[in-house]
Amino acid sequence: MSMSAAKPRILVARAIFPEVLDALSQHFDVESNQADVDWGPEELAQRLLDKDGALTTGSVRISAELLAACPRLRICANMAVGFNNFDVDAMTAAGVQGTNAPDVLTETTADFGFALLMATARRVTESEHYLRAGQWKRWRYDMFCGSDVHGATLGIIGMGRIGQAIARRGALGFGMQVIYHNRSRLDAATEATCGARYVDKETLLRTADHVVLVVPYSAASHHTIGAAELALMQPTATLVNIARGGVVDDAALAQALRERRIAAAGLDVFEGEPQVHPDLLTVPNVVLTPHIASATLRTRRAMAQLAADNLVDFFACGTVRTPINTPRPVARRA
Ligand code: 8YV
Repeated sequence: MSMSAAKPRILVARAIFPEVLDALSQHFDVESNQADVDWGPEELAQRLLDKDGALTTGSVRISAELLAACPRLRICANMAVGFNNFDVDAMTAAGVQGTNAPDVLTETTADFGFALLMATARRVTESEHYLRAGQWKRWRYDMFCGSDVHGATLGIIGMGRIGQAIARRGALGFGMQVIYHNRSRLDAATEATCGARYVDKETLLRTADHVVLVVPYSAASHHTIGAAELALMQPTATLVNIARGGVVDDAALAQALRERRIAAAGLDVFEGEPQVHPDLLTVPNVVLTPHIASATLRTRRAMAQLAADNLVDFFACGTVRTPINTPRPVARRA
């Protein structure tokens, strides 16, 4: 870009780290949303009308309608590894580059998956509520007995980077037998590194003591776990969802938990979040967290920085670090 050229205009659609915003301001004419106002689709489209790029988070929907209304837009950089908030086909057709934020959050998210697994199996929040409510009067031999994590069978559905990081924790740290199911089987070397064995979904659900979901959300993964799948699981089994709301049928899960058809669940993501199915709020045997699996300051900074780097690289040299599509070349107005 020559010194005299106008800077590209970008919209940072949600509040982010001020230092990342400052860095972006050196390259772009930036409109930001540090007040973190909940813009509806129409206001978002209006604000994007004169923008060349956007930095989005998982809650910002980039739809075909919005793209049609904003022909100037050339890139949307998501501060998330998942990008089911993007209509990727529509972006590709409209010549809009999409990027995500993989890798930088893998280990942090796997840590949280394990935290949720431990809290669920060992009934950490349920027993804390009991204590805080002043109900703890005496120790009892069977008080809040849960199930062991060490040495148990861990079933992972979705064996991408985060699934593999969870598998390593289970196999190497906790001596677990790790089984997994994935669209495609991993190569033998990766299976060996993860200490994981491929099985079909039904075998996984029937066999695992603890099931962890780490699949990206798509039409194909919608309700990967519903009433039929829950019925296959052992009554002592636990289920953890750190993938996306919609991968689990939350109503069916709440019913299974209430009827103790599985022992417990740990959920960081929900269908229609931040709304949570009301039945999940009333069953005791579920650990609920507000979509915080990647939430360490270091990792969230790295995610924001990667999204910012994608924007800078795109306008500086036309390439990006973590593309999710190859946009169709389209003529643009100057
Ligand atoms: C984000 C996530 O916190 O990266 C993802 O896909 O789900 C989380 O790490 C969230 O999407 C905000 O962008």
